[in-house]
Amino acid sequence: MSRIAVSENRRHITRIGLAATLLMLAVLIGLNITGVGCAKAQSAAPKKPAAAPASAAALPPVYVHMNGFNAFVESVVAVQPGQPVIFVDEDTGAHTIQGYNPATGKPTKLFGMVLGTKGPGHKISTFKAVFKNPGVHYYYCTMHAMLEKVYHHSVQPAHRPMVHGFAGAMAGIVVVTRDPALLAENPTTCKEKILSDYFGG
Ligand SMILES: [Cu+2]
Repeated sequence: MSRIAVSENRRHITRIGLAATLLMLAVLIGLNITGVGCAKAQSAAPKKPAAAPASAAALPPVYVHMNGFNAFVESVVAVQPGQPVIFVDEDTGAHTIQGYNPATGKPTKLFGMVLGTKGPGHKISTFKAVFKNPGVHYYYCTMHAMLEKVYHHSVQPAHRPMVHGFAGAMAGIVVVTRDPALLAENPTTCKEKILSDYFGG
């Protein structure tokens, strides 16, 4: 190979090296710019606030009414965990809301007691109960109903003798659930605090 050819070869190699170096620089600069661009784009994007968890306590309460016939008007209601159940006594007499286990007959939690309402225009007596977890809660009024043994240890609420009113027992069930189908089955009166047919209306 002649000296001229060698020299040409070296120039050619040098050009290739230079081009490669420039290409690498361009790539690096490009990457860098792209990275900054991304960072700017991310920081410029509007930040969405984290969705607040739906608070069941903020849901409208489910009302259960007591009237002059010693009965819970809405004897079966469904609520979401945390959603309040408000027992409204539009009767002149007091009532208790005593939980019980239908399989054993043993009392569970005493949900509360509501005093009577003296008459039209007087303050309505209420009691609020909140159930944290899904489940089924059975209750009855100890003054106007009783638990009768039906089989083995199981019980069912029964009408207490000498108590006026309907023949049925003053008892009810609260189903705590997130099932929309069950929640949709509540009687429409569960949405109203005061029923106009009774005291306080
Ligand atoms: Cu009662």
